[in-house]
Order: sequence, then C-alpha cells, then structure tokens
Amino acid sequence: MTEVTTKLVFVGEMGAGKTTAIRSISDQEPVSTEMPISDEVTGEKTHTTVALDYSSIALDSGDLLHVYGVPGQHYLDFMWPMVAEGAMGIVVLVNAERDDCLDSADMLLRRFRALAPGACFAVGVTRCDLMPAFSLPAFRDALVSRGHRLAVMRVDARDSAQVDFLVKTLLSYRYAETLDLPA
Ligand SMILES: Nc1nc2c(ncn2[C@@H]2O[C@H](COP(=O)(O)OP(=O)(O)O)[C@@H](O)[C@H]2O)c(=O)[nH]1
Ligand SMILES: [Mg+2]
Repeated sequence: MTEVTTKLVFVGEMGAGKTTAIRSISDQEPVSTEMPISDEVTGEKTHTTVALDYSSIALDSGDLLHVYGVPGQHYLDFMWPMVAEGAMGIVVLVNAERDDCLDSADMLLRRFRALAPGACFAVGVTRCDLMPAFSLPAFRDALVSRGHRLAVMRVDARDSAQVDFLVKTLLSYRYAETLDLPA
C-alpha cells in the first residue's frame, strides 16, 4: 500500500492559536522557528514570536499529514506561496476577541485561495469562550456576504478533540470534488 502524504496549513494572525492547535494534534513536540518582531513592525510586541510551525502526524489510515502554521500578518506574506503550494487543506484561524477578525478571515481566504486554488478551506474561530458576545452565525453570514461559502466553526485550539474534528472535516472534503460517479 502506498503511503499518501497530505499537506495541511494553519494560517492566522499572531495569537489566533496556530501553534497551540498544531501542538494539540501532534504526537511529538512540533518544530517552531522564531524570529524577532520589533516595535516598529507590530506596534505592540517586542519579544520574539514563532514564525513558522511544522509537525508531521500519522493518521489512523496510515497516511502522513504534514502540518504547517504560518503567520497571517501582511509583512510575512513572502512565506505564504511556499507554504500554500500543494496544500490539500487550509485552515484560517481567527481570534474572536479581535475586532478585525472578519477582515482578517476575508483577506486570508482571498490570498490563500489565489495561492492554492485546489485546496479545501475552513475557518476556525478561537477564544470564543473569552468573548461571550461573539455570534458564530453572524460571523458566518458576514463571510457569505463577502463571497466565502465554507465551513466556519468554533475551535478551542487547546482542545485536541476540537482541532482533530476540524482537521478531519477538512480532510473529508478532499473526496467531495474528485468523485466521478457513473451516470
Ligand atoms: N481561552 C482560550 N485560549 C485559547 C483558545 N485557543 C487558543 N488559546 C490560547 O491563545 C494563545 C495564543 O495561541 P498561540 O497558539 O500562541 O497563537 P499563534 O500566535 O497563532 O501561534 C495561547 O495562550 C493559547 O493557549 C481558546 O479557544 N480559548
Ligand atoms: Mg505561534
């Protein structure tokens, strides 16, 4: 049996939960690269932040999943094409606490759809427990009104079962458009 390798990408702004989500579903500690972020760049954060996360996960099916986490900030977009290339699934993560989470999801969906036209997409909204006023249906409707029809779900990046569910949902799409049923 040939082993199938699949590439999955998490993209989102700093604090959206990428590193935590990848750690939640990894058997081993993921590889994370760090780079300094200065005041001028973010306007807030002075210490180092994780720029890229990577982990490989063996699925029950025997397939190998390569998982990448890439920052959603504009100034790091030089990394996006190489990470998006050949991706089967792309999860856009947004932090419910941020006022700009709709704009962030919209922008990242547009950019990554252009970079990976064959990929399946889903949006995961993190930190909803800290934001009781956040309405998932309203957020989903707002994305639809911007032309994005896709799975949008709450996900606590710290909860492996929730991240696992989101990833499995996305992986199940890979068959949706390739089925060639006899007439
Ligand atoms: N309360 C709460 N915290 C979360 C949730 N998802 C992620 N976090 C926390 O949010 C913080 C930022 O996550 P991190 O993975 O570092 O974000 P990254 O910058 O995208 O890699 C971490 O402290 C996580 O534990 C959530 O749904 N609820
Ligand atoms: Mg991180």
